[in-house]
Amino acid sequence: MKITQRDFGQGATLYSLKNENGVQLEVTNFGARIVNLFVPTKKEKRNIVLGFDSVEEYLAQDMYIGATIGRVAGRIKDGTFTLGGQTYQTDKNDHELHTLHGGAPSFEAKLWDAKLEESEKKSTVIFSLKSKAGEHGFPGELMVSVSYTLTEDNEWCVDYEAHTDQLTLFNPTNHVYFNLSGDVEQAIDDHKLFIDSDQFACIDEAVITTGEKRSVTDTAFDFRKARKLETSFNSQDDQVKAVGGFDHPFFLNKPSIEHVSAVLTSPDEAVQVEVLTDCPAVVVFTANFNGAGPVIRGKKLTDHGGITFETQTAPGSERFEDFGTIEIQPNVPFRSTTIYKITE
Ligand code: G6D
Repeated sequence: MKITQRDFGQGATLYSLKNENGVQLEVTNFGARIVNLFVPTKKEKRNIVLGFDSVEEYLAQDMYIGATIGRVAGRIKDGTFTLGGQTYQTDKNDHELHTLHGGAPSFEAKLWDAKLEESEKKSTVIFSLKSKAGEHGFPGELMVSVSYTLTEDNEWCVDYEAHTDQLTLFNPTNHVYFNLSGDVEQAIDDHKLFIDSDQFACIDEAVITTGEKRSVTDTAFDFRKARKLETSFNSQDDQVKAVGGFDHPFFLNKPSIEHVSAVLTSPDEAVQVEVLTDCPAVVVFTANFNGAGPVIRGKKLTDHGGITFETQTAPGSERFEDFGTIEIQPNVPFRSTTIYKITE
């Protein structure tokens, strides 16, 4: 599978991988992002993710679209945590109160190094980055790599590896937004969603996890049987109303790259995306931009114009033990894999 490349602006490159089935993945070293994911359907070649056509556009109106997020996805309350008996303060880039997505600008705004691996049945772009000790207040020097592989089984595989020289926190994710209709002006209300999750984490008005792990039973968060998102968006559920959709961690029942933990289906049922991950949780964010969405390729992104599956450890783990841990040690490499598999 050949990898082609072209200039993407501001010193960045766009890499294009296409398999025998016509599925085409395009990624850039600017923020180690996915830019396009083209899927052939009976009617057309459909782009099922949100993305822009140049770095300049991302710089002008980014919402972390398709980006690798780090060092720590989600919010760190008050930008403070204690590690190894020492208290740290990270940059408070979220309304100057909390740390969001590792501080700003962070992994999403960097030009990552890139290495290409081509083979017959799959090809990979390996992005790597050194995060200096103390970046945005996080201890330890961190060497990070994220590999994007496209396979002949229509899988986009995301593999993380990181090494630190000092006890620190690390909780990466990818901030891809899916809209399987291919139209950013079409809300995802008629998309069907399945998530194999019995519990989700509640958030407060600042989108900070409260520590409450709530059962999905009899709530707008129960996707254990696939159903349309519309029913949840229209519900009176206090947690949905708090953010005008979803911006919540779901705790996965069976985290494994052998197990389908989530499935998103397009309204015309022409495209499905399965999510398989070894991460314990997935943050689902439904682009609740309250009318302030970006203009993408000349079209205004509607509210609920995309949905993320940000696989990770649930935000708040530095405060709540039962959320898992994001501490990483020297000489103990961090590894994590998420697979987005396209099926029809
Ligand atoms: C908002 O709260 C949400 C985040 O979860 C999301 O990542 C961001 O917008 C793009 O801050």
